[in-house]
Amino acid sequence: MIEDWNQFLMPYEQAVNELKVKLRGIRKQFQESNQHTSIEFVTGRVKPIDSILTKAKARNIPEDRIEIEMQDIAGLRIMCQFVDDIHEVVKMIRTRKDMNVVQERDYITNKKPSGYRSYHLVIEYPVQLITGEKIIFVEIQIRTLSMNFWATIEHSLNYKYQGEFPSEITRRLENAAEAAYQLDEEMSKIREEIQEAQHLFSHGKGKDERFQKYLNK
Ligand code: 0O2
Ligand code: 0O2
Repeated sequence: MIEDWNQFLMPYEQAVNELKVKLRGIRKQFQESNQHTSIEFVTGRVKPIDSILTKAKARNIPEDRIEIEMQDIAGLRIMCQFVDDIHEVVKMIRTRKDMNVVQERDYITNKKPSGYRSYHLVIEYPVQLITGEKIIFVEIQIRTLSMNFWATIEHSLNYKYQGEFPSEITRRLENAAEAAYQLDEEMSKIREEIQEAQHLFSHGKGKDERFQKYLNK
């Protein structure tokens, strides 16, 4: 039994806070070096206690096994502009010394029946506590802005309908998932041009010769 939930969740809260800083730091480094940043923004949360208990019940996980069997108590979400950026971020995380990837689920190549797309990583992450080091699982979901838009709306509708969507909503969500996929495809195709424009605009208007050329195009 988990007697003190605050105590139990403390390492997860610490991990989420540390990882938000670290992942946002990657974005900052790209920006400072005037490179295209593969990370648009980062959010994070610790799963609320009632959600942990509901999931544990649904999966028949006894309370003393939650720590081992529930790998998304600490969750980070990384949003990217382009699908290619997702793979860059995954590569970067795989090489880090402070994160050990133990599981990868590619719901981009293999989208879920709902239409959900994202790349999921489960990492082992060491948290330094006053009692010593504790290694915990953290789930990192990496997705494009378009995938995030769809998933956010679908998640709130799911909450409203408790997973029992009227058939009209299911059909519309399928259409929306296809539209989100097409949007990513189109954006990837014009990626080169978008990047060129972003690069020029981040380099002092007027001063940059290439910016003038761009305007004269
Ligand atoms: P900025 O300059 O606002 O972008 P915190 O712990 O307070 O730092 P928290 O509570 O996790 O952050 O906030 P949340 O809601 O998870 O959002 C984290 C970051 O993501 C914030 O940026 C939000 O502005 C940004 N964000 C949330 N939704 C969107 C979105 O749809 N588009 C974009 N581009 N950004 C979004 P920062 O780091 O506070 O800085
Ligand atoms: P939260 O905190 O509400 O996001 P599971 O989906 O949990 O049965 P598994 O194998 O444990 O399956 O994990 P999976 O599918 O790799 O990742 C689960 C998380 O992915 C979910 O967390 C969602 O955040 C997200 N996800 C998976 N499928 C969908 C989907 O169809 N729609 C949306 N919107 N999100 C999805 P939770 O458990 O919902 O927690």
